[in-house]
Amino acid sequence: MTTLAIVGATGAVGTVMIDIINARETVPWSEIRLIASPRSAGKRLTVRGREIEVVALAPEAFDGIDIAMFDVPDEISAEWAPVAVSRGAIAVDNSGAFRMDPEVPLVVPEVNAEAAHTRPKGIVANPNCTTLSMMAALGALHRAFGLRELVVASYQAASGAGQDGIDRLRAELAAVAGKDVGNRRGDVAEALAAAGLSEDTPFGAPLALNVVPFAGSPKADGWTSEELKVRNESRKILDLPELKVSATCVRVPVITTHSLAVHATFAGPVDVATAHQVFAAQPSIVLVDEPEAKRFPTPADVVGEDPTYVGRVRQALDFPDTLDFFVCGDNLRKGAALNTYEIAEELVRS
Ligand code: 11C
Repeated sequence: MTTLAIVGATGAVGTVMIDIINARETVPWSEIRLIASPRSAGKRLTVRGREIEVVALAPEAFDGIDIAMFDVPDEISAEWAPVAVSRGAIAVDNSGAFRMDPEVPLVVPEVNAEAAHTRPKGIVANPNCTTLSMMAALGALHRAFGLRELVVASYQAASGAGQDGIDRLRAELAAVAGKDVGNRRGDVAEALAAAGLSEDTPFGAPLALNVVPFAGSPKADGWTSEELKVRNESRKILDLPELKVSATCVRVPVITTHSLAVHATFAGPVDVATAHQVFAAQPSIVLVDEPEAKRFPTPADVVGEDPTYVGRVRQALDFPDTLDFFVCGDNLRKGAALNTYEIAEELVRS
């Protein structure tokens, strides 16, 4: 039997990790230890019917732990994942601290599980939720057809920006709900100001009744950190270092579940029927593609679900080797907690 630690156990993703463990029929763990900041230490959480006290992050918290799942800010992971490794654990890290380190595998189990077993630093990284939300679909298509180019636009939920993002969107929705908000420039901002909401928002612009073409932090030449993560992480996971990728990341007024419109070009012609077969054969994908019956994936139908939902599959009219499709994935589940936990399961299976 193996021991598991959850670092960041009281956070939004840590909470989903515990939900996932509680929902599993069986787990391979002889002990589950909950670790968080000293502020949260002493809290008691129920895991598989047992109350467990949260312990403070400290070197000795990792003693006797085989696998430590981290969901904490980049700088905390950068400092503490190596400490966990020095105490004998494998760290599975959901921050951006190690993802592009050539000595750290970046793993989506249904795409590149084998990569998890070569980890010179004792660390395995979990991708960004935006990349992850399309990776099951792209991995399956790449295996079948050979991916050559990728152009995506994301529709990212507020919870990608953490609890602050959720709180802000809820407050904005409350500020406009039932109000006769005008339809002219500045009217939404005025409604938010009238409700006492400050202009200092995690999104850089009103999100209620709006979309915001910016997610993450600004990077060189007008790109954002999220757009660069989509490009760099897709290349690494698919083992296609030269893959041509262009992404535009957009925040939308959805609480949880990221969506992406994907324009993927392959080594040769690809038809919709064959793509449907590929998606249907992938257990972590649910295909919902009957647009004439108004059946397609939407975040409201996918939130809380483990699989990636795929629909609106079309052969691009002017690009014979290209498919266009729409994916939705719960950014807190497959996008974060679930994939991290699946990596831990993969490690324990080996
Ligand atoms: C967002 N995808 O929606 C981000 C959140 O690199 O793990 C996750 C950031 C990361 O804002």
